[in-house]
Amino acid sequence: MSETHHHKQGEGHHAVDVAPGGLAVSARGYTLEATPTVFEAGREEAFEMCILNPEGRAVRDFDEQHEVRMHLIMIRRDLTYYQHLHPSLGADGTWLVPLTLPEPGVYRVFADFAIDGEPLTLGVDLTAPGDYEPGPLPAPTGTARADDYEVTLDAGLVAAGTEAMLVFRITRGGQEVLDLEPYLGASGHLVALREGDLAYLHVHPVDASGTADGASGSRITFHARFPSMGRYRLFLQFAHEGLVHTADFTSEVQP
Ligand SMILES: [Cu+2]
Repeated sequence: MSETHHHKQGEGHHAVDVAPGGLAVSARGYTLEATPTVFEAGREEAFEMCILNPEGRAVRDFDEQHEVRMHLIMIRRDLTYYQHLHPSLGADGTWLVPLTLPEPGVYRVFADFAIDGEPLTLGVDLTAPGDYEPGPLPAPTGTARADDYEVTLDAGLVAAGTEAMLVFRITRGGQEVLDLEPYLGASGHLVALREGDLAYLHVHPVDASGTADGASGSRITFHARFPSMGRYRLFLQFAHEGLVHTADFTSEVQP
């Protein structure tokens, strides 16, 4: 499988990947190796992973992206139980993080990193044996709750292959939250996963001037290019009063 990354330049638009990542355990010569891949549901394990280069050696030199060198996203394959973690890198190139698969099922782990200026997302399945009851994908909606917060998504009509503007607005108790805090060097962090194959889109926030971090009052704006029609699950993370909150939405992308 080939994977290309097109970056839109100018107009203040931040880089957006066109071709989805995360569908393969190996791409462009780099291979994700992970252990363990079978977990007991609800029990924390020391999860280790390496990124092997074309010569089979563990990469130790990663670029910083959003203040860290490795983003680990884990989700059950029915698009429930989202986690976003930052493993720590050992001297031998092993990434280590405590990881729990909360309920039985098959999960996807995405390693989102960059080497020599090239972003890459690799994915691997993890399993927790047991009675698995997949949840249905919630219907598309413009509103989600995240702890005490209400988050609305205004995206208009989103069409495949075109640049969509996603505007999230954060309120609490009916009041606009105007003092959102930076999270990972930006005003928010958004991951979109495609229903059916969990294609992974990492989307970066932008603002009207294209120079700051995407926050404007209680709003966080992202530009995203969805590769195909279908339904996607969106996970927005934002920080306020020292805590990180996650709001998730289903979005329908038109042909
Ligand atoms: Cu991260």
